[in-house]
Amino acid sequence: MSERIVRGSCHHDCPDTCVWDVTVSGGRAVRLRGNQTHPTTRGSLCPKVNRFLERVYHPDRLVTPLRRSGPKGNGSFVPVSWDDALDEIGSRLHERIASTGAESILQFSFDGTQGVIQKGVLADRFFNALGATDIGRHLCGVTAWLGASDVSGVPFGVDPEDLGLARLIILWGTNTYLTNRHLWPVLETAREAGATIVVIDPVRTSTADRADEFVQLRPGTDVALVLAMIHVLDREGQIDHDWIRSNTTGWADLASSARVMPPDTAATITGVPADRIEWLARVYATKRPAAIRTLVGPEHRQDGRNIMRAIAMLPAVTGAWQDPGGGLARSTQVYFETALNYPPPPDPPRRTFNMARLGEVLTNPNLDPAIGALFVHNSNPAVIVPDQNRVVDGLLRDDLFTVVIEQFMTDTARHADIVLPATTQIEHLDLGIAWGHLYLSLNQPAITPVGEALPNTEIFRRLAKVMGLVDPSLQVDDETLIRDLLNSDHPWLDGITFEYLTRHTWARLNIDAGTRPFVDTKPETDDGRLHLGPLRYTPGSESPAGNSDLAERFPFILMTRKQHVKFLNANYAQFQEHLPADGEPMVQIHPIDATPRRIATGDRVEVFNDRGRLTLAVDVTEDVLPGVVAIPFGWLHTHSPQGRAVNALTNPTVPDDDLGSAAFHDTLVDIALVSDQS
Ligand SMILES: Nc1nc2c(c(=O)[nH]1)N[C@H]1C(S)=C(S)[C@@H](COP(=O)(O)OP(=O)(O)OC[C@H]3O[C@@H](n4cnc5c(=O)[nH]c(N)nc54)[C@H](O)[C@@H]3O)O[C@H]1N2
Ligand SMILES: Nc1nc2c(c(=O)[nH]1)N[C@H]1C(S)=C(S)[C@@H](COP(=O)(O)OP(=O)(O)OC[C@H]3O[C@@H](n4cnc5c(=O)[nH]c(N)nc54)[C@H](O)[C@@H]3O)O[C@H]1N2
Ligand code: SF4
Ligand SMILES: [Mo]
Repeated sequence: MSERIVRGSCHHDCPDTCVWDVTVSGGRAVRLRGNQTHPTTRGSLCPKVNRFLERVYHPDRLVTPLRRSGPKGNGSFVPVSWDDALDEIGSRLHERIASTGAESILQFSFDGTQGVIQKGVLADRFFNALGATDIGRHLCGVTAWLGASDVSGVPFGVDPEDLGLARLIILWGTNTYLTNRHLWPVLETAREAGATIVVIDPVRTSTADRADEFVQLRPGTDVALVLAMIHVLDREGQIDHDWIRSNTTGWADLASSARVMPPDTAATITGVPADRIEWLARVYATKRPAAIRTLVGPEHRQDGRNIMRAIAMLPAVTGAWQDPGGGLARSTQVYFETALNYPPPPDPPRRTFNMARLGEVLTNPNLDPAIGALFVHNSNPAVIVPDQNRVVDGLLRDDLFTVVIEQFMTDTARHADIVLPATTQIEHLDLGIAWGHLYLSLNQPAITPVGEALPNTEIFRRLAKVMGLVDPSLQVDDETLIRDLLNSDHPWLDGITFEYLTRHTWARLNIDAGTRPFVDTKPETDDGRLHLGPLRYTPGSESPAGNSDLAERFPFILMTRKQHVKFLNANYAQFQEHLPADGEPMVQIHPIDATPRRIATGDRVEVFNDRGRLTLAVDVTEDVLPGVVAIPFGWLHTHSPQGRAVNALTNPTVPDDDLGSAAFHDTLVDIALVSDQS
């Protein structure tokens, strides 16, 4: 049978946006490989996606619409036709709109796919037209964006590919080797040319193991570390005052803040010895080009914006931005948001709640109007949102009508009234952006949809008809949606047309290698300068330093990072082949804490606080600091006897202005032995 190769790009919420070649034979995808010539993919995908075709053709794929046939959440469903499913959704939504208004419908979506059109262009149009309540998509990257923009306006940064030019690379709260693996070869190139790689993280990660230097700090204390670094630089005359005078505002206030944070004070806060802080400051100022790389690790806490702002101040203080490859390398998504012709936000804006507050929003009868219908696409809120017990309480409400568009029966879909089957990336068209590099990509469908699955876009076109919405913009086809996005006069997109992408699959935004943000172009702040200013370390209100009473009851700080090579958020833990060797989630605890409690590796413990409890196996390890425990993110409800995952414990607190992430890692817990191994 003749084979053909169809090119596409990975949709996962991963900075790497790899380009892949799908081999199709007789209408079936038979092979999936990383594209050899794409500059960052370089011929390999990752352990998460190497078996993606098994996901596509998995016997558990949802292949028809389903209607609930048992009590909420118990997982009983019967197949129904698309017409019946859409009619039922139509009549239930019409009912809601007539009785309590369109704002009683909540759209909940996130980054299940990063393909621009399947992610939401048409879905957003649909919910805008209804006037439904929107969810603020703040659990990933927004806080980092806000913190960096406090310093630099629009938070552009170093092109990650330019990190090859750097001679000092600080991986600040990012687990590159695991979470951003296609950047690793770039860092190795730099290292071969003499670069030093430093990791700053509360946990000894697989990246820390491969770095030249590891600075292990107490969680959430980064601002104290930054202040002490600036203290040392100021004291030793390493500040570039000419650069500061011409390019920044607020140095005097920042210097005053740093003066009261000498290294020995910072050492008591961060747990990093004073001489280590002095070394870090000196190497940062002198080993150039000096780059800091970060993604979202430090943002997931109450002071996250301030931490990200502090980190973004460092290159403004030393003038590291002046060297190609020097400065701050963060998410590149802002480049695509700037260049592409995204539809404008709805006017007037829709009622919006921060997604971290989903549990509270679903269980609050006093909202005006309260939420009576929930529509989920591209997300698994029952697993990924903090304060999971409240989220599940909401999902279990009998008077909540829930629709979920999914590929699999997730912990969220299990609570739905209607489940609609969605296509996977090799079954639909999309435009791929990236947040770890500067290449756009066109994802071509390689096969026809499995079963009766439909692309999100097609589902929303059909829903618009069912809801009687006649605006033609709700019926635009997928190719036109992509053409419209590319139809921008931004110079970064010059020459990048739909036709070009059809032929070449990917294109780099027109940004020269080695471009120096905020040097070759001015910062987009009101005065064209980088903003320094007063800076203070503030412990989270759920941390030992921020609430000693609570810390007496719950003495451990809980971290819930990404940890497994074959997990991608909540996507793969349902497959046995993707589980780590231990086969179950384990809580990591330091020997200093484990020994007096007679806890040993393999024992079962209960990890608990006022929000929830989980029974888990223990891993006694020096990878975490004393006083810190860590449970990997990504496991599902089925992986604990309580039928809950780690977000049953985590802190849903969001900033007062509702902007930014939940304080996931500002979570206090206690641990009690349930049974020892024997
Ligand atoms: N405790 C803790 N919680 C966390 C984090 C953490 O580190 N610790 N990380 C946070 C972060 S950074 C993020 S980004 C979020 C991730 O939160 P989510 O974006 O919700 O998670 P994913 O598991 O990536 O994707 C959700 C679902 O999208 C579905 N999907 C994929 N493609 C399509 C499609 O084309 N159509 C439809 N309809 N569905 C599709 C997948 O089947 C999957 O079930 O979790 C956050 N939560
Ligand atoms: N294998 C795999 N890869 C993934 C994902 C996955 O689930 N699995 N998810 C993808 C997604 S959605 C995202 S957003 C990215 C995230 O990519 P990263 O940001 O690299 O990953 P995280 O695990 O969220 O956090 C990184 C590190 O921050 C540390 N950290 C936590 N608090 C602090 C702090 O206060 N200070 C400092 N300095 N460090 C701190 C954690 O210990 C962790 O090691 O990864 C993507 N890639
Ligand atoms: S998950 Fe990330 S590393 Fe893996 S194939 Fe997709 S983009 Fe590449
Ligand atoms: Mo994320």
